[in-house]
Formats: sequence, structure tokens, C-alpha cells
Amino acid sequence: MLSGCPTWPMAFAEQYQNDGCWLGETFGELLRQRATTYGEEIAIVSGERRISYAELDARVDRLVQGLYDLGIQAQDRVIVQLPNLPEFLEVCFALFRLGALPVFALPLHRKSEITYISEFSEAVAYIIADVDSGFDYRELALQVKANVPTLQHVIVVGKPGPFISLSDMYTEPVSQLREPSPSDIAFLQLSGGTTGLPKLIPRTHDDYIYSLRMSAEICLLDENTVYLAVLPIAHNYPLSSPGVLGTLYAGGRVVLARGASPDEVFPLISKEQVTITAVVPPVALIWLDAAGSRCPNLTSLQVLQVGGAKLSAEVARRVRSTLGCTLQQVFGMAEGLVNYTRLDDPEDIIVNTQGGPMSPYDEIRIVDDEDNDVELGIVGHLLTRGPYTIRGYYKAEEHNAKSFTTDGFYRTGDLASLNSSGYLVVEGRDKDQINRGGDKVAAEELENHILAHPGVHDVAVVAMPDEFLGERTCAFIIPHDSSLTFAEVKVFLRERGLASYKIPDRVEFIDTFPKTKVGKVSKKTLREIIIQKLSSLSNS
Ligand code: OOB
Repeated sequence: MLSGCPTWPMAFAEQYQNDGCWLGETFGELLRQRATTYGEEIAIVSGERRISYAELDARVDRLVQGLYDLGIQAQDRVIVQLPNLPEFLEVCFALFRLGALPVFALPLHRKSEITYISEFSEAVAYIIADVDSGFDYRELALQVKANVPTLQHVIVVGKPGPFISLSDMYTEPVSQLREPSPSDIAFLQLSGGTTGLPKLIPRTHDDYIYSLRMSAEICLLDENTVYLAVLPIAHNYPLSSPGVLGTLYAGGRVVLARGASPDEVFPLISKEQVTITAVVPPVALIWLDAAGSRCPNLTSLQVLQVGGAKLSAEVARRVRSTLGCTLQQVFGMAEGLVNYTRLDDPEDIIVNTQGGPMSPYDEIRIVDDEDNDVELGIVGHLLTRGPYTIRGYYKAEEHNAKSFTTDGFYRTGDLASLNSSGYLVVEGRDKDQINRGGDKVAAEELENHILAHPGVHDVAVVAMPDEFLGERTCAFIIPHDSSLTFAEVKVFLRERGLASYKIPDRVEFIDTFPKTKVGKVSKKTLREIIIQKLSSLSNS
């Protein structure tokens, strides 16, 4: 087991095993078993490519050998930054079989994020696409490799440039390799974060496969399921809720989309007879508006999942009437806990709640500021623990002491209420994060980047309401002098290599910060100031 990964206490692990949550399977075995059962059935569709279960399994074995020959070993960390391509899944399963750990980066991450997670995880390899959405990842890899001594290999899907081509790595399997144990860490995922530096989430084969099984069950997936992956599959939601892995678990078919626009997605739904897909609220909004005017043929679509950020009830209500399918709200987190509205729930529940936990073993507490449980229906801090919720971040002892209670509950940072049927309504957030239509921005991380600008004396980053994304990012800056401009701040942050979704949408220059009674910067007041300013601007 990789060191630096807090795990479940023995008594909990035994219960989760004895009660049949953790079945002692690994991802490598799972794919092998599915290949035996589903053989020539199509597992993955990507453009004109169709890959059967048997082919996927065989290609993964060949890739395992190639990675092994390169020197990649069990427990090595490998940064995987790939768009929605079949190679994403091949690389994942190959690393899983090898016992090496993918560290999932999002396609939008840039030098700042990739350098940090490569250094922090002491990654030995970095797997990228050549060019995607106009961005050349090989350029990024050159910069990252120059700064991270542990990084020995860059492997490229497409034209490799100075690096190794992934397509050259599929070789005849010869070595007998020992597969990892089900309780081993399978991969590391990035947390949405609230702190200065991103945190890594360790997930085991046992716990993640359990979450797939439960998700697939709740979403009624089977061999007839056709799941369309629209969001980047490196994210926990399209990866496993039930996502691409849940679909393969159920023997269904995964269709990989490269973008989320109605022009691309609507014809694909009809062509591939997609039955379920998952989006964030802003994408749902675009689809609803487009479907209203274009009347696409979406008759195959049974379920539209919406999650990652709060969906307004008004938009939720339009899903069935406009798209003709069932809405499923998904409220989850990469740390574990995922809640779903059930497909047969009454419309009122589907529209007005964020669903109930997927497992009867999920423990949910709603507490006040002193960690006392509050009554049903009262809003409080959401705490959770269970068979697929981590007990701590990777190598983050100090932060773990704050993010988890002494008895192992994860402090989600969400404010929610619980109803008598055990369903949650998300009412807000007490974590210092901006949820930009599902993309998470940690205020402190962005503040640290802005503070590095020589013209900045101090900064406080807050969320401002936005009709389309739900929230956008506003940075209040106290400059050293009045010459600093928003444009300069943006250029500075881009040059530092920050992912574009973390660049503030607005900057407000200010002389002093409002303070709380104990002398801290009052972000609550700053939020009120920006709300007022935006409303006076829209009225003028
Ligand atoms: C998903 O995972 P993360 O790790 O990017 O973000 C988790 C946070 C939650 O703590 C909550 O603040 C917010 O995103 N969130 C929602 C929500 N779904 C997530 N807030 C309101 N309503 C919702 N439906 O975002 C994620 C992971 C797995 C499945 C679905 C989403």
C-alpha cells in the first residue's frame, strides 16, 4: 500500500468486507471478466472507432507490457492528462493492472497545476495528447519536465514530437506480473480544493468498484446502456457516477464525445442511440435552449444526469418537457459520497432535492458550528463517512486533521438539510471555494497566485452570482498603486500557467478590506458589495 494514504480502521474495513460492499475485486480482473462475458460486444465508441470488450482487454494487456518494459512499476505515479479518447481508458486499465497509479489531471490544467501535482506525487511519467482544443500539450510537457526531476517519461497520444508515442507501446505480453491487491490505492484524483495547494485523493480498487456497482444499480444500467461521456472523464462524475467505468461495469457501451455543444452532441445521441448522459447545470441550460428551438431526435435518451453544481428548480422542471427524458440530480464529490435522485422518484423530489446517498452504509450528519447534530430540515454542515469516502488526503496530515473529524467523518464544506426520506437539499457552502458551473476554484490557491504579482498588496477572492454559471470569480485587490489593471492581472496569471477557469472573471480594486469582529477579512461583506455593485450596474 502506498504510504501517506490514511485508510479505514480495521473494524470498518471488516464490516464493509463482511457485508459485501467490498468484494475483493481489482479493476484489472474486472475488465478481464467483462471481456469473457461480453467478448465482441462494443465497449467504446469514439468517432469511427469501435472497440469491443475483448479488444479492449487485449490492448490493455499489450500496453501493460509496454509500460513495464519502459520501467514503470507498481506504485509508481503517472500523471494522466487526456481528453475523452479510448486511450484514456486503455491507459487507466493498463496502469491499474500494473499496480501503478494514474494521477488524473483535467485537460484544462496547465503548467502551474501539472508541475505541482507531478512534484508532489513524485510522478515518473506524464501521459498527454499531442494537441487538443488548439493546445499543444507537448509544449507544456517540455516545461514541466524541465522542472520536475522525478519525471522520466512523457508519453503522447498522437504525434510524439521529442517524446514517446503511446501507439509504439502496445507490445506482445510476455511478463507474468503480480496484480495489485483490492485494498491497494488504484489512483489519485484531484480535489476541488479549498487550500493554497491542490490536494490528492487516494481511492482503492475495493472502494471505487463498490461506488461503480452501486451507481450502476441505482441508474439501472445494463448491457443495453449507451452512456455518452460529454464532460472530461478524468473527473469523478463522468468517470464513475456511474460514468464510463460504471457503464463498462454493467457491460454497456461508452460513447466518447469531444465537446458538449448541441451541434455535436444531439446528432451523436441519435446516431449512437444514447440512453444516458451526464452534464453540469450550464450545459443542461444550453441543451434545453437549443432543443427548444431545434427539435432534435433525442428519443433514445432516457436519463439526463445533472450535477457538479446546484441546478435551479426552474431549469430542472424543463428537462422532461423539453428533452423528453428523466432528470437525475447528482450531488457528489471526488472524496467519495455521491447522492442521486432515483429514476422513479416523484417529479417534485427530482426537481427540488439533490438526491439521497447511494449506499445504505453512507453515514450522513448535518451539524451546527459546534458539531452538534441539528433537527431534520434544518440547514447545517454536511459530514459523511462510508465505504467509498476517503479517510484522508494523500500526504496531508495537517490538513486532514481539519477536514476530518476525529471519528473519520469528512467535512464536505457543503451546507445542506436532510429530509425525512434521507434526501439532501444543498443550501450553500461554507468552504472557501468558487463553484464555476461545476469547475471548482480554491480561493486561497488563486489568492496566492495573485499575491505573487509585484503590484498587489493584498487580495481576497469571492464568488459572485452568475445567471449562466451559477457563480463566477471576483478578486478584490488592494494594489500598491493605482496603475495596476485587470488586464495585467489576467496576463500575469496566464503566464504563471494557471488553468483558464481559475482566472478571475472580475477584479475590483479597493483601498481596505471590510473586517469581521475578530479582525479577519469579511468575505461575506465582500460578496455583498459585489452583489450590490452588479445589481446597480444591471439597473443602470
Ligand atoms: C463533483 O465533485 P467535485 O469533487 O468536483 O466537487 C464536489 C463539490 C461538492 O462538495 C459540492 O460543493 C459541489 O461540488 N456539488 C454540488 C452538486 N454536485 C457537486 N453542489 C450542488 N448541487 C450538486 N448537485 O462535483 C461530483 C462528483 C461526483 C458526482 C457528481 C459531482
